[in-house]
Amino acid sequence: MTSLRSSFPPSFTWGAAAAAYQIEGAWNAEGKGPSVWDMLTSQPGRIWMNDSGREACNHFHRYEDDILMMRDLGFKAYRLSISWPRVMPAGTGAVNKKGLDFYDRLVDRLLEAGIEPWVTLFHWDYPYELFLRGGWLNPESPRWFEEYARVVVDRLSDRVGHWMTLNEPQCFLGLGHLTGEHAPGLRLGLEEVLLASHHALLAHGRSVQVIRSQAVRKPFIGFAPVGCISHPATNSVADADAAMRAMASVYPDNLWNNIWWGDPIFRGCYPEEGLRAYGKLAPKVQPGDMETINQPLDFYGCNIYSSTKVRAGDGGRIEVVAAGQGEAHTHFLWPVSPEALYWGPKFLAGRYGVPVVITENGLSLNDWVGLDGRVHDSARIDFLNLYLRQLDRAAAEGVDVRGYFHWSIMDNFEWAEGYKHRFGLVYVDYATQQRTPKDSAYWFRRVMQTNGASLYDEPDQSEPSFNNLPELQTSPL
Ligand code: IFM
Repeated sequence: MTSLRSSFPPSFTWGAAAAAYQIEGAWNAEGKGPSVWDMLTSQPGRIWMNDSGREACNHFHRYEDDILMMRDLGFKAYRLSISWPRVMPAGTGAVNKKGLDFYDRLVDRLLEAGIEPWVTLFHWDYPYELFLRGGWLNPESPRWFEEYARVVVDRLSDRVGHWMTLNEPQCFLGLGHLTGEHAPGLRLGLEEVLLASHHALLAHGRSVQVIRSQAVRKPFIGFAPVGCISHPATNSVADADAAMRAMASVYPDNLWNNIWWGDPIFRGCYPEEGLRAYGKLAPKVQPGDMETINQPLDFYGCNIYSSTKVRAGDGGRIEVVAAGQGEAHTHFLWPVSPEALYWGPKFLAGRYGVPVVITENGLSLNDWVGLDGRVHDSARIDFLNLYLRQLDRAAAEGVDVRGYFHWSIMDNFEWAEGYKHRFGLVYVDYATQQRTPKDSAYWFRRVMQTNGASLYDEPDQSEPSFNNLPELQTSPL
């Protein structure tokens, strides 16, 4: 049935991802301290349907079964995040032994199941106590993060070899501190947010130093920003160039860009485009800051969901091409744009000269369990097939792509959107906590088993069986 081979290297990592606050629940169990997400979700009107992650998928208590399910679904890698306030309830100082023990057991069970843990240190659940001390605005915040990283690395690095520092700083700083939809729900001026961002970059650098110098297993380290991806409207060289320039742009009123984050980390300086765009609002870089931020990394983690179509206008000006009527979009209303997984990795690997790993990609749908007890998410299968073929195209052209993590392993708490969206390969019934692997989970298992070759399986052309349907009655109106 499989006629072609993929271009993914034999060592390619296939996996799925999730984050602590989105799946663990147990928000105050066994000594965990509150996070800014516990704070925000307790304020009526902030989250869709006033949902919260207090219970979520109750993965904290169900992790063993969840791991067995992942194993049976063929996973060999799983990207998880550590909850900082579960490990250090006040963010610094005292360590919550029971919290750290949880991650210890989680890692052990994963390894026993043959699943490699890829650990993210920070996926947005910032300790509330540190928020009260100024949070990312406090110049001490990089040091707090370093202290936390040290605790985690000390405990887990004899078994964990894959690390990511920050997940999507564009979101926890942009949505959390500038526009306020996400925790901690602040609406600060851009100057302050850029200062907080600078501290987050320093925190990243310090945590890389800790991992590099202290890890027992040889570490493979990256960070996981959200890729702001563009693709060309046509095959013309001018449009391709416009797409590349769009991905290297910084816009003056927000943080949605690649290079304000990537350049200091990989090149040791803020980009000229960014300094021009932000002007005097840009942070004052102190001596030694860039040396701290610019730690060697092993990969660039790309969280990529969609892409903006652009073309070269008059004089080469970048023009955004508006979506046509009825163009495909996800339940989140994000455009379905498979080219994202070709152009994004091509740009990012090219600019920074490091291997890339797709650390998140997927789509939200409004899935439900059908009459036959299964979840028939054919749109997710088609979406993934289209996107992964584009990633394969990038690999075929020599882009150094090392892995792909689907977002998400299971449906979960989608931040300000509550439980409105379902991103999982596994359906979660939040009332009963029953898990039901969706059709896409079985389809993805075969993709993983064949290292992507099954993406090129002949499509199933068999006619749906409508044989038993009664004849249509055509009566005059
Ligand atoms: O659910 C989020 C995740 O936490 C971060 N990246 C995007 C996902 C979908 O919105």
